[in-house]
Amino acid sequence: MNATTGIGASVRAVMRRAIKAYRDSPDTVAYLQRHLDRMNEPLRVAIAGQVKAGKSTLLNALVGEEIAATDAGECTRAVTWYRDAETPRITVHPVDAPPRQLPVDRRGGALRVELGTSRVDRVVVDWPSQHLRTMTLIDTPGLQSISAEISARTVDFLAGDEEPAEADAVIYLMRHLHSTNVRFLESFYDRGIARATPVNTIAVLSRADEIGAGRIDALMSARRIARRYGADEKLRALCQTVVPVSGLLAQAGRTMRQAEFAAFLELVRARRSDVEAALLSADRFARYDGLEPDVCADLLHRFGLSGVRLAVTLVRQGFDSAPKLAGELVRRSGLDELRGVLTAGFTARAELLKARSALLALDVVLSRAVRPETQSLVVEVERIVAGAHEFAELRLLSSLRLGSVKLPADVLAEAERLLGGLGVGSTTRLGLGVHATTAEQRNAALDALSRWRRRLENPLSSLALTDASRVVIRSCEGMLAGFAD
Ligand SMILES: Nc1nc2c(ncn2[C@@H]2O[C@H](COP(=O)(O)OP(=O)(O)O)[C@@H](O)[C@H]2O)c(=O)[nH]1
Ligand SMILES: [Mg+2]
Repeated sequence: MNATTGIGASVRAVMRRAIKAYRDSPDTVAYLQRHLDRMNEPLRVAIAGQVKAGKSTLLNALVGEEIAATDAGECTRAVTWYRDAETPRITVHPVDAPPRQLPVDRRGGALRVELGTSRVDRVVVDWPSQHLRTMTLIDTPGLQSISAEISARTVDFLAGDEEPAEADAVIYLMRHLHSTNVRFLESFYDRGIARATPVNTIAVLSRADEIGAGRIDALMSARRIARRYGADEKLRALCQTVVPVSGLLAQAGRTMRQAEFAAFLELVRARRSDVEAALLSADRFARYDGLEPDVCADLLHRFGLSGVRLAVTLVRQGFDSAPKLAGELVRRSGLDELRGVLTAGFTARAELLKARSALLALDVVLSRAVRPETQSLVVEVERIVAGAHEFAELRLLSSLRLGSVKLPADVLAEAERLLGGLGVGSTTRLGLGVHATTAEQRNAALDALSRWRRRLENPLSSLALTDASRVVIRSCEGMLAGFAD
């Protein structure tokens, strides 16, 4: 059973009803149709956070190609969409002129987008990539950008008061737990439907390699800090979880060139004391004379000083080929953990998150213009939202993941699994192999159901456990109903 078919179907139906009810207004029909169509497209995930948080670098790491300009100042002033397509194409949407195409210009592996001087609303990059197939990634210029206008555009895009968010989910990058971060997240959540639930935001503690002055164990410190952030009351209420990632290491690992590996090999073969002295600071390394100056500059740009240190150490430890070194850098970057969280938190629930976006759009229409059917549509939306067990599952899952609901470890693990935290398919929820028969699944679901009913009815159960039990029981009942169909 796919637990999200239900909500997707009912939201599509209510959207179609609304399109009929508002047929006298072509603009409203187009608006609703656009949001209905979105439900058949990949999930839209925006990458947000302050300027230089490492957003574009992380986008490249996720795609495994240098398609987003990094560190590019004004070049990155527009919101840029990256979506899977048959052929590469770049389309610029100026604020006050029709869209125009730009040549696809790739130099030294990196994609160039020259925007010129016109004011740009958005850029859409069509890019054939399997990594964009389940998610369209949206790079935002950043909050507190150099100019107030750019920052305002990012805020508009993510949480404008006029329109519901264009993105279905957000990866929010932050380098420090800073009051601005929390204010931003709060403004993002101040919405009518599913208010203040961390259903669609994952926070990333970015540039994790820089923590603790770029020591080799920086990523371990980053994990500790991320756990502490994850326990912060405000953040916990705003995002599913906090994952530490070094986007730079991940990007460099996923796009590593043979020449870069050759340079590391030279560093390993050179006199160790010279290399260690050079690696004390970026300035010193830029002046290191065992390599060509532009090679040093390139390594610093692509790996950062701590990345160069780490790579040299790893080559010494036996990661003695470009693929081995690249693999280890990616492994240490935290990218795989982030992908895991994105899959469980976003992709597996794409239908639910898209349904939520559509309801937000419908909510705007219903609250602005009244037609004879408006009241009954409002009631229908309320029914869907209140009755959406999927929303309750998400809320409980995030509370469990973040430790705000305390349960014994084995009970917690079972609850997460049954709620779909590891994947929403019934075999995954039940902890069975993919080939389990319906009868086996039914038995496992009945077992789970009676276990959780006992927990609900046990007078010694904590309040947290009985509340959680109610939601888990509904998940079990949902699966059983699915088998009956
Ligand atoms: N050390 C380190 N530097 C990073 C990391 N991610 C980005 N940077 C650097 O930070 C600067 C800004 O990165 P960019 O991705 O353009 O940030 P954006 O403004 O948020 O898009 C660039 O010089 C990047 O090389 C990281 O994980 N570690
Ligand atoms: Mg950027």
